[in-house]
Amino acid sequence: MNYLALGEQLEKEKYVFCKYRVVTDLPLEKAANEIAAEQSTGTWTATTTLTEDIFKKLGAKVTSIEKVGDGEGLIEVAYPNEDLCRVGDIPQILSVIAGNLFGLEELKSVRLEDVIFSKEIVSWFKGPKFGIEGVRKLLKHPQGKPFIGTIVKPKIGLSPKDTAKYVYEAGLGGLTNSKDDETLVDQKFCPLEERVRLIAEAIDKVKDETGHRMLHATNVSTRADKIVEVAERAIKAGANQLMVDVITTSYAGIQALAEEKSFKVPIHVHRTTHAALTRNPKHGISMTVIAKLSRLAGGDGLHVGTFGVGKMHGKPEKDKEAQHALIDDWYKIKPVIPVCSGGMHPRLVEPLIKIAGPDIQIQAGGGVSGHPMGVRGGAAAMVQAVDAALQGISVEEYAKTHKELELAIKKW
Ligand code: CAP
Ligand code: MG
Repeated sequence: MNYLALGEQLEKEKYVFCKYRVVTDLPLEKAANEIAAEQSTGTWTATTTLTEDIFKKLGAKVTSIEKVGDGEGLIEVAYPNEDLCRVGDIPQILSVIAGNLFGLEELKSVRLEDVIFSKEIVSWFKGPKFGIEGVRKLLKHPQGKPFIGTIVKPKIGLSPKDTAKYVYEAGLGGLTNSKDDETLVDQKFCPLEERVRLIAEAIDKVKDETGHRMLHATNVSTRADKIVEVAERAIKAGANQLMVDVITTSYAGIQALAEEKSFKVPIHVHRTTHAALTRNPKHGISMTVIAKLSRLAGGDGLHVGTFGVGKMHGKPEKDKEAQHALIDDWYKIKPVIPVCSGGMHPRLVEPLIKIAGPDIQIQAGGGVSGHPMGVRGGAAAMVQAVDAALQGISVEEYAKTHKELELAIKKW
């Protein structure tokens, strides 16, 4: 069967469009045809069971092919809405748009760069309960100012009491957010309920003493059938935000939390393991796609990288694409907070805000807890760096009147 529909004008609302980067020795038309076949009504050979009717109704269509290098092309494939199914939800959608094709022997590599969902498919999803504006309201945080957060460090090992002390100090330093690290859930040295209870007390204490509000994201990443139960335990103990690792736990995990009616807390989405999919520029799945799916699933914030300024691999233009996937208008789905994390410290704040703008969450673990004055000083230095950047003053200049910032930029 020929799935090539080059130059054909399709009714946009009836299809989901995917852009793939393909590297292959095959002619690009043949490679594109094989992808469209494998991901919709075909297989490696013609079958006696594929009728003309089925092919016409459900066959994917290759709508464009652009050669971008030697044996490399950008291919657009349109999947009829009917290929996707509501009961199967994101797992089924992924098996169509990002399924077997990655393993096809005749393709040297293939990467899903982007997906444009039709309005009908987007309407299946509720998206975030809070989003950027909802979280701003919860924190009473002014417009035009980034959220500033920390990751409790060391990643593992602190007791519940010391974790809560960390959060308290971070709050007194002026941070709006803190979070568990991705490898902590409910280990013996830091049991979930006790940790959450003491952190909630610390956050209350910060509010009583200074009026300052704070969220702490408790990591509830776990197996599908237990995630709501673990989150319930956390919320009962006082958690005011949940955290979930999207790749290891799945979009379904985010969705289970976001759609649980009794949960009235935002969801911070971490992306540990994402680089196994996103780092190779010629193979895998782009962060833009992961961002769109996380947003549909209901994440209120998602890590998108530091636009090339921090410790993790990333490219400013790619992080920008993922940021757009989170914040651009998208029917009724609320905008999500782009979280910029990984090796951040006060000196990197200004260059980050310059590229990413102020509608982000800036997060520093080592960049807060490594401060010579401790967590409170580190938190204050981050806040001062943000204030300086927003006022267009260099960190060097601002440091002259701000001790914490001065010490931070001496160290980093
Ligand atoms: C940052 C962090 C985050 C990374 C994840 C870490 O700590 O807690 O997990 O930001 O990367 O464990 O590395 P530091 P990304 O601030 O001490 O570096 O946000 O790119 O997914
Ligand atoms: Mg971490």
